[in-house]
Amino acid sequence: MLAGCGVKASSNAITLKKTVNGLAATLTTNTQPGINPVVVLLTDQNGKPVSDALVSGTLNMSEMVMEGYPKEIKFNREENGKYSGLLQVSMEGIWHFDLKITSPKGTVQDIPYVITFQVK
Ligand SMILES: [Cu+2]
Repeated sequence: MLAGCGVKASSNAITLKKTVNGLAATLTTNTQPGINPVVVLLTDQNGKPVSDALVSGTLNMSEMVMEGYPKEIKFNREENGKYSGLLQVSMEGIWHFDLKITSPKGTVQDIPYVITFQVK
């Protein structure tokens, strides 16, 4: 079991919260290799949901070159600041997921995550 900063682990699910420039992004996914649903919740400095952003991401393993990676991850906008996508993780190990959040004004915020995927 791995526990880093801001980590809530229950079975194989992980929640990572990062705040950059007042924008908080809470990412939840499973940590088993395979195709994992990923949900990002965006809130502003007042804790209110940010529902009008465009969210995408890039998934990669930095330690090696692998066919099909880096992979662009598309997110669908749900309600109340929630955005959902799928992380296709082909093997165990340390993965880098860079979240890209674009505001309606066109301001781009990148938030990097490091996630360890492991067969349990
Ligand atoms: Cu690899």
